[in-house]
Amino acid sequence: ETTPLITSPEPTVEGFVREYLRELNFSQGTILERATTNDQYLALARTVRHYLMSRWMQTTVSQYRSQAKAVAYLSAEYLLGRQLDNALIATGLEEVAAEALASLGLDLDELREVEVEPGLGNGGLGRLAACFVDSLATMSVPAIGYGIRYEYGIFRQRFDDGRQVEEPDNWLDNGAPWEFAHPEHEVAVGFGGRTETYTDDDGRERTRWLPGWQVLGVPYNYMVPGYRNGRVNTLRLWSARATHAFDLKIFNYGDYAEAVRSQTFAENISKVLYPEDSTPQGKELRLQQQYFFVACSIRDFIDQLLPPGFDLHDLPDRVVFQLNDTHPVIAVPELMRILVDERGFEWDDAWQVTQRCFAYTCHTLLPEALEVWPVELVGRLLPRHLEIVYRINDEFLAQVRERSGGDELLVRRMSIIAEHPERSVRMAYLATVGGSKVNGVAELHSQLLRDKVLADFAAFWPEKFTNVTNGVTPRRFVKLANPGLSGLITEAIGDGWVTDLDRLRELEPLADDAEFRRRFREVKAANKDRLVSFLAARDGIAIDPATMLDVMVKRLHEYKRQLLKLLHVVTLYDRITSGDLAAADVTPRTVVFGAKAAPGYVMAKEIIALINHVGAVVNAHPDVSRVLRVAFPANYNVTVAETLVPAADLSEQISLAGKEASGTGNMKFALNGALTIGTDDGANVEIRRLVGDENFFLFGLTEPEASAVAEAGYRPASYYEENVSLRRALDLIARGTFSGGDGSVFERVVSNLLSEDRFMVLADYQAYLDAQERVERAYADPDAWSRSAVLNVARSGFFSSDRSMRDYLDRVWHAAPLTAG
Ligand code: DL6
Repeated sequence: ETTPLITSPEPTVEGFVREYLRELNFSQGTILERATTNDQYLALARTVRHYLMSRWMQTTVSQYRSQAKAVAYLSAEYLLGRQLDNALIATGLEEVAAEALASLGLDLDELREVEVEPGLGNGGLGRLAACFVDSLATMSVPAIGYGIRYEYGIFRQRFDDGRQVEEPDNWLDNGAPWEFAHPEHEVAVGFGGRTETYTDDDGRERTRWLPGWQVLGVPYNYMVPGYRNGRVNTLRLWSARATHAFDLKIFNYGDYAEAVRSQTFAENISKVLYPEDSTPQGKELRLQQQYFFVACSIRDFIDQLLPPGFDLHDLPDRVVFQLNDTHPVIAVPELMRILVDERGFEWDDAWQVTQRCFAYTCHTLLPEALEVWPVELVGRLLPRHLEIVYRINDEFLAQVRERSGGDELLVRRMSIIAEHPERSVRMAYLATVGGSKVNGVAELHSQLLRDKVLADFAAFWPEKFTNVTNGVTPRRFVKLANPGLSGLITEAIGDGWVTDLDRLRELEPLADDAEFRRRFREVKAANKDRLVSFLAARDGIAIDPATMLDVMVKRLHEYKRQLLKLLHVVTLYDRITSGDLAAADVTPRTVVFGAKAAPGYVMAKEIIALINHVGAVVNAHPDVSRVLRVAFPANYNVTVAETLVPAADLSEQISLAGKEASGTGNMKFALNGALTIGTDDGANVEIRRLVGDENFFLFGLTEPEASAVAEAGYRPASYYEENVSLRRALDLIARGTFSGGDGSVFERVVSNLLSEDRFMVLADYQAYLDAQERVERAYADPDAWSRSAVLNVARSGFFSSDRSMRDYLDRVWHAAPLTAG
């Protein structure tokens, strides 16, 4: 029996005003006349929270009561974006809130801007996790997201002379109205120490771990509102605390510094998000973070979400732990340790339970991005886990030997323990062996996982491998980000599309309706105007809304090939300044870049500087800037994406085929009516198939072609020698045209392209230029362009993260949404 739940306040203007003033007075301790903008925002956030609270409590209670199988999503990253707007659309309170605030002389739009987005992720992987928890809530799936409450999220980027400078993201400084700390549910996590064997009361030989030190994990709960379905799921993020805030003994003996040091040491674990994407950072602290959050989460699930006395043999009927990439994979030996060491399970029983409880999503194809942890480090931090990994590996390799007739090369290749260059644990292999399913994130990616990256495992367990193509939430990325388009769609087909995105198909006939296309263009134009004001206010960047908006936003990585886009810009600059091309013959365009580089990724940072330097010269040139401008707003994040994506005409998805696992930006742009110029890579393949060849600008090597070129011995300089415009473009950079005449400034970039060019920028250059000419021709006919754009929207419903969730439910989790109650 639980206490009766409070009901939500009245969703009327008067009701909202009452709640709001109460918050301002009782929580902020101020009155309207004296409240700062931050007070006003915090009171607003808390007011909206009131409307979610009883739904949240009800969801929690009904989930516990039903004991239905739940999804526990384990992710080291959640790139959430702002919470207020999302909560308002989920509750349908936007208008009520706006009116209520207006009646108090306040402006909702102004208060929205106060919120600092929680940047607890690097890029696509973290944003995907945020979309997934949104969809799970909207679809009434019993689910909980687990992660880390980083005190500092992804760094804030600024440019100094065009170069990236990283600043701390102190997102918690002005108050965190969306979180609920529960120190009473703290969990202790051990590290280090040693293991020992002993004989238990039944005379069984057992092992136990005696950790050398401990950290406490304090849970912070966040509401994850479903879209207007009365459900609010939970995201539980862990914050590290020292076990004894001040070790009193040391303190009393006067060693204040030592007392503080041990506290800092423990609390460092959740201090900062590793600003890495696509490459693992072999840092001890990172492994500590990983173990810290999965140990807290598994313990929490068992202790808080299962009824007392639950028989853990039945755990797979109650939960599936989805491993979002390799970051949480240490959860596999952790569950084994709990079952065997703490709960007295026989090894084989524990292994059966564990394998059935986990599933693993791989998000990369770059071999260097697959995490490996030195055995020495794992043994030092987690000695018992290392023993368990060894035993898992021994038993697995015995199977491999048996089934392969003793193929020792195969055994070496498949071993969870790598011997070279350093003895280490291959986390992707551990996840594959330790879980029931492995999935890639787009069809091509899953195929390449099966054929290349994990080929031996796919041959061993073909049924383990599956695909779930990524998706994005239509709530945030259409409804919230693009109110103009949302209104137009709803007017045409009703509002069911928000939770059933396949319904966008009903727009298809309207692509042939001239009036609809006109209104569609009007929406795009209004979105561009909105972007113009946004960039002017935020960055002091002026852009011309009458130009084609050509957008490339994503993390800066060589494989994504921002350099290819830049070479196109440099070539246009060259052609106009040399007189080869009359400015009048160029389609006016604004090229927008947005990208953060990992702080330690030198080449990526050089590329950022080069983009900014090229941009400065292009924008300052009297003839060129009439038809071509480059904008690179610093600190690209979810909030920027929400304004930029709806305004874009052209979406740049130009990675080397076979390198981008999926991409999700590509989906957001297509759904908002931008046309894609892209390679046959990641989810582009599926986007093109769905929207149709004629509505997509395909170019470049295919994956098999790129592999063949690499195998035959790729020589980038040959493209330089044979292609005049490419040579001229590279020479301009090499001669210092964009660096005040000093050719040495970007020498590294140029020489890398000419000598190595691992991602074949030069090989795809001409094809890209040709495709851009096709873009220009198509853009010259606005009516035909908008027809294609409407078809992109109508045919992209597949890329809803709700569909991804359905696929996971069917193919991986074998769980179901809760019915009402
Ligand atoms: O699956 C989400 C996202 C994909 O859309 C991107 O294509 C992929 O690059 C990204 N992967 C990572 C890799 N991190 N690691 N390892 O961020 O995942």
